[in-house]
Amino acid sequence: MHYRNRATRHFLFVVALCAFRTTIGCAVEPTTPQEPLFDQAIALSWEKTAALFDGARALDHIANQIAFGPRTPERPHAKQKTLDYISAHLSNISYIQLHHFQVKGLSGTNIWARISGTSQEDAPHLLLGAHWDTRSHADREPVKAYQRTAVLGANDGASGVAVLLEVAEQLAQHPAHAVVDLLFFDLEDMGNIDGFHYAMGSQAFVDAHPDYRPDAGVIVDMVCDKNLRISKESYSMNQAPKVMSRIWQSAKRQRADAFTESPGMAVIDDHLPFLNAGIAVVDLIHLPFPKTWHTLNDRIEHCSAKSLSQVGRVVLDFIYHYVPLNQQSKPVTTQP
Ligand code: 1BN
Ligand code: ZN
Repeated sequence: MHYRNRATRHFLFVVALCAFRTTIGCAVEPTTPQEPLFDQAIALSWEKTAALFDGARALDHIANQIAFGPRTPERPHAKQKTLDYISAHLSNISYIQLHHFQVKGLSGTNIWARISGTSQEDAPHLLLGAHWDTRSHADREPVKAYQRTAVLGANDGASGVAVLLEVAEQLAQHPAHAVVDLLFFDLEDMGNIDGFHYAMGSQAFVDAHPDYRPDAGVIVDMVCDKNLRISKESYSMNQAPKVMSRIWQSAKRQRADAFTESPGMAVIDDHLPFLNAGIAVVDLIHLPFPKTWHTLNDRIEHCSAKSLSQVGRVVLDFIYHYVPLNQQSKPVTTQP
């Protein structure tokens, strides 16, 4: 049945969602004054959202990726195993597509998976991204002899993928209103190596899909460090402030204290091609960079399930609360 009236459709959606929520609980959200009622009407309670994300399982995803070795252009076997690993964890729960591209003589592959939302019509459309490649040169190593050795990338590469795979699992089991695209980018970390740039895979994706217009998006990069600190990355703050504000609201709700109020530097990461195309995508990244960054010490012993869990909970909370940005302050209520 088709309902022309948007409010009617919204009302039916809220009713349906509440019916769905009886299977996983329908507790009342703790309120903060700036939060619109509309938000609260469709969201899972923060505790239910917090309980969904399994940080230990995300840490296992890191262990499994680094077991393939560095995921660099010189190691096609490790890259293929990683592509197979990511695809295998998504193929049962989503529609999945590979995007092959060439850039400056290098071959790359992005993975694009889509998880449907609970409603067919008028659903917002969100993007979650992470890079799955790792850096060919550990050029921040203090010892020069090691600076051309490849980075294992437990944090810089595997951690973002790990968060996305665990978020995908939870979205498949507990669908959100929004349609969520998961994008796993290749060739992010080649900047300043042999004349290559950062974020080449995401740039290739944006170039190849000019009609792709999600409402908003989030990139996660370097999110497993035991002393995780996510400051407000500068391009994200300047070009997608409303999405940043939503993310930090979610961080408050989730008591995720790795998210700080400090301004962070500007980072050329996978959000930038989208921002340049006018799509509001933000970068959640450890800033200032941890000591292990681009060194041979980027290993799993510096990662923690708790840090992964903070980021996963915030991303899920953001998705479950998401209403289009231009409707944020619309006072829609289900009260009589
Ligand atoms: C993030 C993780 N980046 C590389 N590894 C992007 C970056 C670009 C970092 C420029 C610093 C400078
Ligand atoms: Zn890097």
